[in-house]
Amino acid sequence: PPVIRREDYKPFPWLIPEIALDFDLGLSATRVVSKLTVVRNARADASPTIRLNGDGLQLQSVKVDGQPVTDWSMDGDDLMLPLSGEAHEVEIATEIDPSSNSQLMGLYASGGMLCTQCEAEGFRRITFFPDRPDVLSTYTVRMTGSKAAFPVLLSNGNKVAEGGGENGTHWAEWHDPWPKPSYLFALVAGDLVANHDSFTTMSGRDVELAIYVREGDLDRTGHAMRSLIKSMRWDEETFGREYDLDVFNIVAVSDFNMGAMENKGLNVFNTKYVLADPDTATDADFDGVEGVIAHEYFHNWSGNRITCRDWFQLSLKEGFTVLRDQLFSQDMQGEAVKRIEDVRILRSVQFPEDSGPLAHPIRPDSFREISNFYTSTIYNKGAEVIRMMRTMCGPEAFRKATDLYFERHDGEAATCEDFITAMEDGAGLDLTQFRLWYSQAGTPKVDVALSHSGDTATLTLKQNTPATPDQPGKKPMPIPLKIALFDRDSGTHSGEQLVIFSHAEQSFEFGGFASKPVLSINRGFSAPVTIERDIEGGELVFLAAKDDDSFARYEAMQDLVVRHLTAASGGGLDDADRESGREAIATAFGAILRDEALDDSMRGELVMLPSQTYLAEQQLIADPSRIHEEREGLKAWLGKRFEDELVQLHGRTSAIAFDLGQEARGARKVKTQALVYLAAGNPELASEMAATQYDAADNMTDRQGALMALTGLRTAARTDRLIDFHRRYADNELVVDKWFALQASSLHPSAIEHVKALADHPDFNIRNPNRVRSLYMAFAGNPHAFHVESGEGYRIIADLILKLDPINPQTAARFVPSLGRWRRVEPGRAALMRGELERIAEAKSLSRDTFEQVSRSLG
Ligand code: BAL
Ligand code: ZN
Repeated sequence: PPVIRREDYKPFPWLIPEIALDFDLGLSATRVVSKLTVVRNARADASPTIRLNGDGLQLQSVKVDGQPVTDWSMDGDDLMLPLSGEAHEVEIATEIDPSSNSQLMGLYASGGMLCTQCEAEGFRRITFFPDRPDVLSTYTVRMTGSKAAFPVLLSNGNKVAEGGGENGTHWAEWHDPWPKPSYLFALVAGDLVANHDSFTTMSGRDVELAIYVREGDLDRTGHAMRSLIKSMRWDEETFGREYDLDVFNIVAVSDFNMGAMENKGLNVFNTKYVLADPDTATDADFDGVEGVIAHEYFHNWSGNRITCRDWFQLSLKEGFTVLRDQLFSQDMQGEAVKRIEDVRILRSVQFPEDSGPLAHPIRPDSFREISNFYTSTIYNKGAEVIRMMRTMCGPEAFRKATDLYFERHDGEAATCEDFITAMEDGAGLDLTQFRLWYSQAGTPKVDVALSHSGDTATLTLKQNTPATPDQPGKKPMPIPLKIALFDRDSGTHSGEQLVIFSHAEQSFEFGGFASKPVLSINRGFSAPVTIERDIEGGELVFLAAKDDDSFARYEAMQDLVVRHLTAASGGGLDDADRESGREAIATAFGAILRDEALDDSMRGELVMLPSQTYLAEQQLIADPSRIHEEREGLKAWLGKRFEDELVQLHGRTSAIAFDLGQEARGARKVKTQALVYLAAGNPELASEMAATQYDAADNMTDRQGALMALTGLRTAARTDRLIDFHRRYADNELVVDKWFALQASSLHPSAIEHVKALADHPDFNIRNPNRVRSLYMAFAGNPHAFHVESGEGYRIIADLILKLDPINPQTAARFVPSLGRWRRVEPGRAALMRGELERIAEAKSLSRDTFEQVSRSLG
């Protein structure tokens, strides 16, 4: 497959101001007639032929200006049509089979309904069209189909007409007045019911809202609807963005590659991010629904009204929209915990990506398959980069700049450069050097040292960004670091400061310190960098107990544990050192358990051990078994050491009645964490407590938490409760997904055997991405099982990739990165991982998706 390069961008030679689509719908045969108005683009090079992208389409006929033509040709899957004049009407008829579309791109069948997914290049699987984001058209869509099979017919925009047809059919016509690229097209036809509500916009317009689901799911849509209404209000208040159509529809679909999709006026969602009630969804699931509903809604401005010029600019809409959804969730749930959660995702997914073979800048320079670039780098690091701009200019100037961006580029297909320029013009920032954040891959490492002399503290910083594929040398970048200098005796500081560190090495002096202060740095995680600080363990204990920035407090605790576990698993600690390291952690851990001023939700963050992936990331070459042993060893040691306190904590929090408020949620979080530590320290006691928690649970958070603890233990209660859970929720796909994931991610020594057995379970279905992820993503993220020394875990994932690739290449390729990190694993396992990648590479007819990921991983 060819490499596509950003520098080769050229505007499309033709404009398509209007498209009319006529669908004759059927599950196994849908006929599509598309009428395009085609006009020469005066701002592009002239071309005598128009290239219309296609993928797997059966072409039936082509007309130009009403006359059938035959002078077209095919270039691969694309239709090449000669056009002699300045403007034409082109009509193309195709036929497609949605029921055989297992890729879930284009128009496909899911549980008897028809739905679409077009981003990034799925529209070409529906009809021939210039399937690129800079060709913007006004869409009119007419759908005809069986009234019994498809009582609901939806598309983008507003419904303009509907009626009955012959032979039990009916039809509907929708018109979207806002020009859009093809990736935002959507169609849904099915037997669905809706939760209806309404919203009055800030200028007083009424918008009808509807969330469409299968009949039995209606009573689990309330949270999604409340989240939508909150998102609409928040975007008006926070970014001045008002909704712009008369209706906003959401449809939930069980078979979906992504989380959700922001199609104009018709968002299509994975059921996982719509359906929630306390009996079947955890608190984290509730947050996921709220966050994704917000994210897709916010795209209406950051993505739809202003879209991307080409797919290299993907972070323009995704990074910005992730930042917008993060800020929204901070406002809804509290800033401190949300920030920690976001950083945890960044560090456990994006940092490893940035230090591996698939590293790429947030604005990539080339790709073979764009689906592979819906990454944590584009999304999460993209959001961090924009957040840094906001930190440097402050929220008010940031709002001025986003207003300018929306005003300047409304209706356009824009670039990251357009966004940066709007930030400069609107917020008064000089981002000349900052642009490097868009072009350089890799996570900068910042070395931090604080010295003290007389009454002056001197902060010395050095930065270095490691080489990444195709980028051997990096330049220093501006790194905004929020810092505070604490007085050791009073435990206070005289104010937070923002230091912008932009050279390879730089010093900053601070006067007025009679004794050496304790440095709190990268407060609020103001920059997405790794900090290597020269700080004593005692200072970390101090910050873990006293820092008034909750992120920095969390960070001190994490640092304390990371240092200890990295040294221990790297073989650098004798028994005495291990003991004293654990004692230092225990001092901080005990203080956190006892701190009455802390809310439980934050307590839950502070006592959470760093993930194994994050720990592995700290070492150039990691031994997954050693990390696992040391991490579990520490957990068991803390579980024993704090057994009484943990039992007490569990008791106190179990007495708090269920509701969705912050206090009760915090209680549920630490309750299960207490079980996790006790399961390591005293498995028998934990098994009893977990079984009791499971049986008494009146909500999914408690029930799943208890089952998670039990699933890792060798106890009879494990089997009983797993059987009960499956029986109780057999009809609920999303909960059965949890049942698979809990077993695949468990600490049980036989987890790999359980995974093999589950692959043959009647409920396993390789065609359903949620089910595939619930078993295999959970397994690939379970280090002790995935990294078994024999290499069997790698073989399981490689076999899955090979089997899934012909069915659903996009989802198959998502599993490659777990094998791709072989260079960072000890040599024995590295050879086995690489061997599996080579086995995949040798397979005949790999998809473009998997081929690209495997070849980059071996590269
Ligand atoms: N645009 C793809 C799904 C999302 O990021 O919202
Ligand atoms: Zn998005």
